[in-house]
Amino acid sequence: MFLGNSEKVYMLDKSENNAAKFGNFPAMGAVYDIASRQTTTMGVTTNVFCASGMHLPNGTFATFGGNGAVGPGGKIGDTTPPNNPYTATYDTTFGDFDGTKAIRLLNPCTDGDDWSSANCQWFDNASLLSMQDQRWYSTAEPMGDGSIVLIGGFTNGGYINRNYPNVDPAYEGGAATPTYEFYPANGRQAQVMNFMIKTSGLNAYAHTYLMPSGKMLVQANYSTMLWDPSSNTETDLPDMPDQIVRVYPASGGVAMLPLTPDNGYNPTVIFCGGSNMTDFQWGNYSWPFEDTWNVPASKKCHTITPEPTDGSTVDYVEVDDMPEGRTMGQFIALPDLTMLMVNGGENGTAGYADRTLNTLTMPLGMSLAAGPVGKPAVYNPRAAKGQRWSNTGFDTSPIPRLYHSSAILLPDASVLIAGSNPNVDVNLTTVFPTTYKAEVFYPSYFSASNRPTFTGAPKTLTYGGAAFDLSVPASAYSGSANDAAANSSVVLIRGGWTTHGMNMGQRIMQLNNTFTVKSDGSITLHVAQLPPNPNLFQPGPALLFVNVFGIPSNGSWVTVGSGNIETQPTQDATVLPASVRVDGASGSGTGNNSSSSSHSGASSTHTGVIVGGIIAAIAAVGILGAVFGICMARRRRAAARQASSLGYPMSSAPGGAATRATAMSGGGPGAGYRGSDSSAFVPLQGNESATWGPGPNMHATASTASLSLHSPSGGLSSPYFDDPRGHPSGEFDPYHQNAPRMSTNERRGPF
Ligand SMILES: [Cu+2]
Repeated sequence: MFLGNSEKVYMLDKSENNAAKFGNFPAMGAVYDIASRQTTTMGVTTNVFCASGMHLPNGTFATFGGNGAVGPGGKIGDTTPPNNPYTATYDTTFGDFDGTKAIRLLNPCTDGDDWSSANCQWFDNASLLSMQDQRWYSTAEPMGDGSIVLIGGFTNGGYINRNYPNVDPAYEGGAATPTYEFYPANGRQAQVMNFMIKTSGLNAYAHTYLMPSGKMLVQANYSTMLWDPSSNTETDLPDMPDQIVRVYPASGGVAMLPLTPDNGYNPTVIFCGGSNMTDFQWGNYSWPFEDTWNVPASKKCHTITPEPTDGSTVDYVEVDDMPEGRTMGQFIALPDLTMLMVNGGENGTAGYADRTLNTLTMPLGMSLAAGPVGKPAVYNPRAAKGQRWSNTGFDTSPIPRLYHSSAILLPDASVLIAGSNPNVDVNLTTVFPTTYKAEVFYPSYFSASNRPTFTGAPKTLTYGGAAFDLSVPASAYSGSANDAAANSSVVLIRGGWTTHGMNMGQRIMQLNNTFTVKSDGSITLHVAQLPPNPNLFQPGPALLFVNVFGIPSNGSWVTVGSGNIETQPTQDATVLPASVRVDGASGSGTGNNSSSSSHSGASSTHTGVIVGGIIAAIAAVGILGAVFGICMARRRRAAARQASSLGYPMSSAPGGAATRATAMSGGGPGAGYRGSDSSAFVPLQGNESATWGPGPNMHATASTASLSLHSPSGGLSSPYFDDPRGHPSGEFDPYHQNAPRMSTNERRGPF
């Protein structure tokens, strides 16, 4: 999943027996309209299962690699190349092509665009655009110039990326891809990354974070390094304490903590949960050598600051334990500068299998995890040690979010949660089934009766340069204007690309600001551009929020950087004017400015609540969830009944406590949360085969605050153009106006 613009979330799923169709085949892609809560299927040609993805500087999103062609039951597709019966190029039942080398591009459109145009659809044509190597479970990380590095992966899948015994740690007889490559390649060939060999087996979906120097923190297995992409040199950093594994399938929650003026914009990365099974227990491509569902996941957290500015030695620091152990927990950066942890299970690992070394009949279907953790928690990096985690007041979702779950921040600062299918194909009857249901989590700041607003958001931000002003009206807060101004902050967030409980490319940065208070209570925030180093926050789209007293506004869509893949222009760091106070000025907002949670530590009382199921039906998406013993038909009927009354617009998501209390009384399996049925609906009911067009789901009158990708004058429309070479180039730009364009819906013969 990813947030394509201020209106749309895009979702991708594997090729499986989804009921929702695109054309004649099970849907693999969908777009979710945030305001209307409707999903519509989209065409994707290649199997995108377990791909990686990333934004580009102009707001285009790219996904990389995936599974080979498969058919029903996860079996390889029925069309195999001449000399290799072990892989497939196409399957005639599911209609999916081999995705292992795919590069798919999407130009996110808004309601004002022509959705019948190919420019609003996935470009997915391996004869014009593909990677050099096969990558399933690869990592994508943006560079400071906006290009993307793709690291590692499987060629053909498996539980972990090795045979046992591990006699060929580099290539595993052809099953592992120990290389990295760039997109666009610009002539650069794929190269072996030695770290992939060192971490062989547990090196898929490696954790990567570009550092201020342009080097990259890379973490896999229990090893860590700083990698210099310009020279392919590696500098060892300390091993993960206790040899806890945080990459797939241990799947710890990992994120860069907020970059702030207070920490000098020096990145610290946090690793939480995961598993410290032994080398033997991890097993091989086929299955674990342990009954993983009995093995508690780690509850420990460690941070590392890879490039300390004070000359200190780099090492992991153990910080507060999570409230419970988690595998597949996921960090979402929130605009109030806290880190939300959602999803996952208390025992086991990611992945699915039909057996383990010792157990031939799996007790939980194919799931290798158990004990879904339905209760979110929040990590506040600014709180005192020992008081950083809090889950007080959070309700518990009834929907297990295990393997193949995901979450992403929405523009209104709520969090969309979706996915979970630890099964080889659609399975609606097993313990942890495929479920096409999403939820929105409303963090505790939604309990504030007054959320701030602001005007003046720029469309683009630069690295250094002149300050810009944002206007906060007096109605945005109550109480002293001087206090409100002094407690305001401006935050930039990119949610990244989410899959498998991770958010590749997720970053959060607080911009420096000063302020001028006016006598009418309005406040002008003087805001600095980003620091003049694109490695801190790579170019591309992001959301800009204003916090007042810790309560965030809605986010405004902005583009950071030039919009082009190039060495980003930088200017001197912004110099801000001095703040100006006016005694006696005050806000005119009603009610309180604070959430019922102070986010200050253990004593806080979060009242955020999982509210509502959302999407229900599109199979695309990795959405899913499992609900014990609930009849799907009943769910759908209930959903249909509710469909007409749902739909709070983005700008007025449920806020006040009264609303919350009402919502929470909706029943469902257990007190304290809103029954999913009460707000679930089936958006695709009746139009599952809808293709794009100005149909009833589209809202031609909706406003668009998004980046104009089509502006001929904006310089953002065609940065990646290169002459198509008639063979995979890795540089072809399908959105260039002169590029020969092939519909993604076109089904062509095996490539
Ligand atoms: Cu997967």
